[in-house]
Amino acid sequence: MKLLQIKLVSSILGVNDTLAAANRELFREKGVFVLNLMSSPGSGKTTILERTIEHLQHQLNIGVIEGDICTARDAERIAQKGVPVVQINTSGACHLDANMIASCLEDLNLDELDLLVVENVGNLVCPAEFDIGEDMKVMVLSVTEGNDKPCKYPLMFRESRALLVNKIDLLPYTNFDMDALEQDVRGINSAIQIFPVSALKDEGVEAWCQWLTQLVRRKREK
Ligand SMILES: Nc1nc2c(ncn2[C@@H]2O[C@H](COP(=O)(O)OP(=O)(O)O)[C@@H](O)[C@H]2O)c(=O)[nH]1
Ligand SMILES: [Mg+2]
Repeated sequence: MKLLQIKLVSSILGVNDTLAAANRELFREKGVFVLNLMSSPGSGKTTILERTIEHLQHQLNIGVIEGDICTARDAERIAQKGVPVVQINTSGACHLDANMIASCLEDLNLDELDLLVVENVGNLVCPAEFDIGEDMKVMVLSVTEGNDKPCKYPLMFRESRALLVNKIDLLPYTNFDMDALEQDVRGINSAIQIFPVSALKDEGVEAWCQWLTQLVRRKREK
């Protein structure tokens, strides 16, 4: 019985990988850099995205795919920034997969985009397991979640190229240990870039945006 479950999961992931490869090829043809933004619910993905759009929208053409179980609330927030946005409702599924991304691409004009950000469903586990054809995965951890999370949920930290440690404005009110966090994260993923930020106060966001812009430009020049 256990073996059957494992086979089923690996075959689902195999189909997903094939679809993700097709998405990746399309993004390569169109020269669009795709960022898969992941975290647990409430750590600040949408707020970081709002700040990122404000910083970069005069230099880059940005599009957004919002993934949520229900509602279009995040898409409504992003639409207010004046960028094209599509909302996917997964109706229960705890992550986005490559097929969901493929099915909403006709609603975005990829020819006009430099950067496509996919805000994944809030969940610290499953989104990291599914390739959607992105160029990189990036995750957010907020200081109110505690610095023990990398050791407890290592996969997302291992898969991510960058970690935004958000809500640093709240550090004085928590027992969050930034040094311990960095040490644990580097033990899992020595190459990860770490950006301490406060999306609310717009602190540290500029450094993140500069790093992201370099990667987007590098892809366009290829
Ligand atoms: N204090 C503080 N609150 C923040 C910060 N970033 C986001 N929030 C708040 O955290 C809550 C969840 O943010 P949201 O961006 O919706 O998180 P998401 O579920 O990951 O997309 C909202 O009430 C935000 O205003 C921050 O840097 N500092
Ligand atoms: Mg959100």
